[in-house]
Order: sequence, then C-alpha cells, then structure tokens
Amino acid sequence: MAYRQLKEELVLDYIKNLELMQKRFSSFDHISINEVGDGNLNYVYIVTNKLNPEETVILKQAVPYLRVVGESWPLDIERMEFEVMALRQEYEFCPRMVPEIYFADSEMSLVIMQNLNKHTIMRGEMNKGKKFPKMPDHISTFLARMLFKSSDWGMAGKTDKWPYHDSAEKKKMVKKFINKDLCNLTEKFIFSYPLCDSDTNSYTTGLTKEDLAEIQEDNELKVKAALLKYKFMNNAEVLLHGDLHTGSIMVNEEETYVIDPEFAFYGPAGFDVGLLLGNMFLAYIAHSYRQVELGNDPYEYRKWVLEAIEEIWDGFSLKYDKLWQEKESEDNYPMWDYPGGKEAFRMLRDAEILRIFREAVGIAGSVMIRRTLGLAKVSDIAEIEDTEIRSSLDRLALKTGKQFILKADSLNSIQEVLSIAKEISPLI
Ligand code: ADP
Ligand code: SR1
Ligand code: MG
Repeated sequence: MAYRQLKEELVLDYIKNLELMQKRFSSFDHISINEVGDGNLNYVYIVTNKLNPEETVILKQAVPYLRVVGESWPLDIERMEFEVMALRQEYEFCPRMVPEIYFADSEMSLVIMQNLNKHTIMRGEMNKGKKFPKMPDHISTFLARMLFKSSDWGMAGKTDKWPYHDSAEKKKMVKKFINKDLCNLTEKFIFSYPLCDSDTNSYTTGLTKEDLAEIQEDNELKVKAALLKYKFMNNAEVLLHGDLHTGSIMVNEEETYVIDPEFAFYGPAGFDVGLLLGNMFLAYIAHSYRQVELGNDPYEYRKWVLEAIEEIWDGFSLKYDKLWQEKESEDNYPMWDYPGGKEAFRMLRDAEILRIFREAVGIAGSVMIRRTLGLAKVSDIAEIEDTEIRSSLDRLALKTGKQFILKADSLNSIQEVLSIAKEISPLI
C-alpha cells in the first residue's frame, strides 16, 4: 500500500483490515484511538478495545517531515525501518526490555507494537520525584548487552583457522544500519547548532550573551566538541539506540523498557551511556528546584539521582567486562594463552572500558548543552515556569556540560564525574 498519513480517523480502518489485528481484537465496535505522540518526530496512537482494555496496541507512524519543526524540514520516512530493525535486534539481545513488534508496514512507514500500558515514561515520573530503585540494574544490563554483543569484541565469529576471528557479520550489521537522515539530525542538533549562533537554537531569555559566549566562543571547548562529533560520524563500533534519554525509557517498580530506537545506527560505544547520564544529570540539576516545588528537601531525591548514575555506570562496566570474559572463554581464542596472558587480557578490557567511560562523559556534556541551548528541549528544566529560576538552572547545566567535555579525557572514575556536578550544583 502506497504511503499515506493515517490521521486519527483512518487508524481504525487500517487496523480492522489487518488479519493479525483481527486475531488480537475480539471486536472493532468500541475502539478508542488516542494520539499520544509527545515526541518530536512521529505520530503515536494508542488503540484500545474499550470493552476489554487488555486488547490494546500502539501504532506509530513516521511522517515525511520533522514534526517539531514542521513540513519545512523534510525527513525520510524510511526511518521507521530502522526503528523496526533495531527493536528486533534489541529484542534478541534483551527480551522483555523492548516492546514486542506485532506488525510492520514499511511502505506506510508504521509499526504496530505492544502497548506498555503498565509502564510510564521515566522522565515524567522523575519530574514528579519518583524513584525507580531497580532501573539502574535493568538499564545497565540493556546497555552492556547491546554494546558488547553488537561490537567486534562480542560478534567475532568463531573459526579454527587463522586469524581465528571473523568480522564479516558485524560489517553486515554496520551496512544495514546506515541511518543517514537521523544521524544527520544528531550531528546538527547535538554537535553543531548549540555550539554556534544558529537560528534553530532557542533558550531561556535570562541567559546572557556572556553565558552563550562561554559555550559558543571557547576554543578549547569547541575543539573537543568537534572531535566528539567526528567520532560520532566515523566510529562504527556498536549498535546504538541513538536517542537513549529518560523519555525513551518506560518504567514501573519492577520493570524497565526501552522504546523509540529510530536513531539506531553503528556508532561510538560511549554514545548511549553518555546520552543517558547527561539526561540524569539534567534531572539532578532540575530537582534542586523541583523538590522545593514539591514541598521536599531536595537532598534526598538528588542523592538518589547521583547514586543511580553511579549504579548505571558501575553496573554497565561490570556486566560488559563479564560478557567479554564469557565470550573469550567460549571461543577459546589463543591470544591470551600464555603465562601472564590473562593479565594482558584484563588490561585490554580495562583500557577499553576507560575509553568508553571518557567518551560517555564527553557525550553527557554535549547533551546537557544541546538540551539547554538547542531546539529540542526536555521538560526537566524547560517546563519550569519561573524564568529566573529556569535561567539559573540552565546556567548550571551549561557549566556542568562544559566541564564534562573539557575534563572527560583526564577522568578515571564515575566519582570524579559526580564531584564535578556537585561542585557546580552542590548536593544540599
Ligand atoms: P517519537 O519517535 O516521535 O519521539 P516515541 O516513540 O517517543 O515518539 O513515542 C511518543 C510517546 O508515545 C511516548 O512518550 C510514550 O508516551 C508513547 N509510546 C510510544 N511507544 C509506546 C509503547 N510501546 N507503549 C506505550 N506507550 C508508548
Ligand atoms: C530537532 S531533532 C529532534 C530530537 O528529538 C529526538 O528525540 C532526538 O533527541 C532528536 O535530537
Ligand atoms: Mg523518536
């Protein structure tokens, strides 16, 4: 079927005619359809049988433009294919952590998937001051599995002939995930526009020329940010989600799901970790005010956010390391089979994890700057109404982001990263 945009009134017609949906819904006589796409790119409909709310699906369709900007910014609708391919790959590595796909139609650029109706978007819940004690363990598992299993370290095929490891499968994956349109958005909206005086930027009126110059006219910062962008463009290391912020995570007390991987591509290993940590640090800053607004002493919640950040990093690094050791012992690769070889293997793992860590810190900084100066905002700080308070929090986000980028290459532990954040926005 040739592409046409399904407006709300057309969704039911479309669903009704699908054999798979006829099996899932006992009747189409009392269906409710609600558009919930609070995202920047697509239309998302919840389709539910009002007589049996367990009969429910999500239909997500791409439109041929960037929704947050409008039709003046055309965008390839092929992007839904990347979301579908990524969801399938994530489901293989991390079952029960991404929604199940029920049906996909590439010509219509849409996917019908599991409605995570027992989960809510983590950002919104965090804004309300909710804690999710199991989330760091879950999300670090997701990150470790995705990043290790899709890498050359994790995908090397086992062969018994020299050179023992074979990279063909990974190269096929890199090719499959050339996601040029959405990478182009990231290159521009994260790594370029916020770092210069671009028309696309938008920020709190209270930020001064000096605040902007601190970011947009600092040579050392601009060089480091440009190098991060270059890594993003060139280092096809692991299959990334590509947009792993707290609005792409759906949670409840027991479970954590990751949605919306349309930006998936093969990129630098620190990118997803950095994106997530940057968003958590924005929450840390936002809650110096949000908690007061909620009538609480900010200390306790902000402490939890920092502990969650630490737990995500520690969990990720330990699990990544463990997956690597398991892979090595399964493959019985002779590289480390000599006296002292095990120590060399450990040194390699440590060096690689440190490299990912430093890259993630730089990315976290880039994300904090883009969400403050760039077009696409996140609600944590942006939805605080008082302009003066918002400006002061924006300033903290810029300062923290800047220090992360400047210091990333000299940092060795997550505690050092937390210390930078606490120096700029004290945990009180
Ligand atoms: P976009 O790609 O436009 O950013 P998202 O995939 O983030 O869109 O979806 C927008 C919103 O739709 C989410 O914030 C969430 O509220 C809802 N949503 C998306 N997928 C699901 C799902 N599988 N189950 C429940 N709600 C979902
Ligand atoms: C203007 S680009 C839109 C942004 O929304 C998505 O969720 C990504 O974060 C992207 O950068
Ligand atoms: Mg999206």
